[in-house]
Amino acid sequence: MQQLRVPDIGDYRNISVIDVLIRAGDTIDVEQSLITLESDKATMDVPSTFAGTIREVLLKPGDVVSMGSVIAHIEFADAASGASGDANESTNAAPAAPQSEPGKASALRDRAASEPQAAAAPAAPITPVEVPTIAAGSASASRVTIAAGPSVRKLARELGVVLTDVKPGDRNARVLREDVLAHVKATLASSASAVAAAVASSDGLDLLPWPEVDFARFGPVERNPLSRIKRISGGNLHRNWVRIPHVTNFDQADITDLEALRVTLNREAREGSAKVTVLAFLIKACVSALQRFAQFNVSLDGQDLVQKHYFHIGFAADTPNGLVVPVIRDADRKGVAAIAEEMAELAKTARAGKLAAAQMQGGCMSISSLGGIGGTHFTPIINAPEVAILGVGKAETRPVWNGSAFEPRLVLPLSLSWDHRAVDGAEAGRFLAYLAALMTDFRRAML
Ligand code: CAO
Repeated sequence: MQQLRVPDIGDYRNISVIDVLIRAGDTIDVEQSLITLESDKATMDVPSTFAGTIREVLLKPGDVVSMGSVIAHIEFADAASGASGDANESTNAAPAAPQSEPGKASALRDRAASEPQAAAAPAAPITPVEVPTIAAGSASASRVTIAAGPSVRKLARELGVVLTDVKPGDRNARVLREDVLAHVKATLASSASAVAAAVASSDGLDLLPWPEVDFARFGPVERNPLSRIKRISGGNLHRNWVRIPHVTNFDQADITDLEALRVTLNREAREGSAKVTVLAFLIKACVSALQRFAQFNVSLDGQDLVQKHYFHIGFAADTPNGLVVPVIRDADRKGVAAIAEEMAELAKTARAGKLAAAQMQGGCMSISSLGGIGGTHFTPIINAPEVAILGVGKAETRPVWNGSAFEPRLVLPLSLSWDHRAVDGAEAGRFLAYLAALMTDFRRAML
């Protein structure tokens, strides 16, 4: 067993070990780098002048060495190698190491020689240093040569960058500071997009992947892209469904008298005016309910509740391209006939695909009516950042007990989905009961 020592390194004393490239048990060749040293101006490798097996490594990064410091204990590969020179006395071992074979590298690759150039030149000195890398898919270490100046190596170490991973942009294949930074940027961007892709694919909920089915196996199919509106509304609906803690309350309103009034109004309406609809009354009822239960006329903004003092009501409109939600602004200042008129106009514009973005913004709450289509109760998805949405079913004549007998009444199914972060259940119950009572007798709005 022999000692490998730091050879003559010129004027350097107490120089830092920044990398130890060998481990106990490693079989090393002549010329293989043992350690990397770094002065304030240069980085240098100390190569071995012997082949053999490393038995013990005596240095670690951060240690400080000078000529003669012991790097490791080595067992020579063959007797001849050992016999050719006493490691204690020659090459790595000897302070003044005679080269046993002409043409072989000096005991220390002459990095120090590059130092004066480095000091003189504004560009960082180029110090090709062998660094260990683990080849992808292989457990064995290989060594490749990377040219980089000490400040670049320092930066790479501080940022945790493996220099062999960095693509040199320089024509001389030097790794420069900007190459390291570009590598960090690219790595961050790719990991950010990997996270985004993972979140998109798992919805951030750690769900099973979406089933991939070859539908053609089961029968004839054709594939069409989602419409633009469906793509947009789909993303919004999905976000709102997963991020808002929805609760839905169900109630019903006896609208027999209101319907009679509506029929009368439409009979009396002048030629060409828009039909007064149940939905127009519902918009007015929502305004009154929002005025009475102001905790519904809010939006969540971080830890704040934004209380609104305006009353804009959205209504879902079914269009050939998908669902849109135009907004009736300042519905508190408009009468039922004017609201019906505006709704008809907005629905027409929506179906023509000509709604401007501004016409779908600023809603306080929305109404989704399937009353013209059918069905009773359903669970509408809140249109964020609103905190409530009213679902309207089809009014039907039902036998209702009046205390002494059943009588036929027109009953309107109502569903209210609300954001439980902003609203409590008791408030939601009161809101919906009040809204239903208004639809039964609109005079209550004056109370
Ligand atoms: N109960 C019983 N009948 C009702 C009703 C109700 N709740 N609401 C409407 N009706 C009747 C109307 O009185 C009308 O009958 P008449 O032609 O005899 O007068 C008929 O149904 C059609 O009404 P409408 O749907 O044209 O008008 P509207 O004002 O009720 O609705 C609009 C307008 C734009 C909301 C509607 O056309 C629409 O697009 N609805 C679909 C909304 C939707 O897609 N919701 C689901 C969203 S979640 O995917």
